[in-house]
Amino acid sequence: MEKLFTKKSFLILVVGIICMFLVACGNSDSPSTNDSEEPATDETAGNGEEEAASEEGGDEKLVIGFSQVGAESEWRTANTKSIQNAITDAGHELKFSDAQQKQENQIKAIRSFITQKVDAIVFSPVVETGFETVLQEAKDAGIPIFLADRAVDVEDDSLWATFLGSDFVEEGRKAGNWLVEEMKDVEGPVNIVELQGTVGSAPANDRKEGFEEVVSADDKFKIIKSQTGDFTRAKGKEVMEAFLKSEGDNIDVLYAHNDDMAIGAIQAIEEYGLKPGEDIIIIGVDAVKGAFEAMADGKMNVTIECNPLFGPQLVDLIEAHFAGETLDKRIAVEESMYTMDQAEELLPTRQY
Ligand code: GZL
Repeated sequence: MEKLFTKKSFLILVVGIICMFLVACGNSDSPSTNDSEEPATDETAGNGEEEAASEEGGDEKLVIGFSQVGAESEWRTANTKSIQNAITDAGHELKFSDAQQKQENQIKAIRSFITQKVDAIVFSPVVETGFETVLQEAKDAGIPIFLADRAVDVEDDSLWATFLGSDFVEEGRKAGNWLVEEMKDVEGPVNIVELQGTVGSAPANDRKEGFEEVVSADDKFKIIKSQTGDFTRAKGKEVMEAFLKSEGDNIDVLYAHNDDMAIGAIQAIEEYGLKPGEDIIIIGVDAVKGAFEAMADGKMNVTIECNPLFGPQLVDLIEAHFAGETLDKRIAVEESMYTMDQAEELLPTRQY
């Protein structure tokens, strides 16, 4: 019996020691929990998409489709480069499409990106309307759309994750306010010709709206001609030639929705025999290098900045989205304006 007791009690002792050891090990984990570890929250335990999103949001390589308007201006070229470089510098894969300012090419490009199952689409719509169907197709495919530079006019704002770009109405107001100040001692009438951007595009619609909102407050300002130059130098020159043919010395001011059209118009004005910047006041938008050169030459009076160099900010927003952050629907790019007397000093500093 004693032997049996000894064996039995020994076994009980061993089992007890093992149990105590296991209990001790189980408790020892709690003090070593790293206090800096983020506690798992309900959000990270959310649906598959959020988990996928938070996984992708780290340093996961994304495949990003970029549907760009075209290559119509100095501004556009700088914007394309800024976004392309930001995507590739961040280690993501870029699929790029230049729509040559044609809406049908952008629709085709977005459908192609959907077929290729990209992770995200960057999109600068050539015009504001006519994209609902293809944006819905992207949404149905679970591919977020990041509007860069230009906005779309759609009922359902869940069709796009965020818009990063300029406040074009404010740019128009800045142009109008500069002219009102410049002409404050002039009795009038002040006859204005307007070179509009691409018909139906957000910058053309909004820059016209903002400018008219300001100058219409004083009836000495008269917009005597207004026509699209499609944001290009060639078209801007062609339309300005027509304005000069019909209105000639009657023109006091040119308001061009971008600097490229203003630069084309300057050529037309000189060929007509007038002095741009003196006989006709020249107002542009974008603040591209060509405008600073024209102002330094005394041929242009002011350019309203529209900053194209927002590629890095855009990629930050895309990565934040995939890290599960909620983005504001509209994020405006900070901008200024520059006049003839500043041009010579600032020209060497201009990046686009
Ligand atoms: C504005 C952009 C416009 C530029 C033009 O953000 O969409 O398009 O002002 C360009 O130069 O063609």
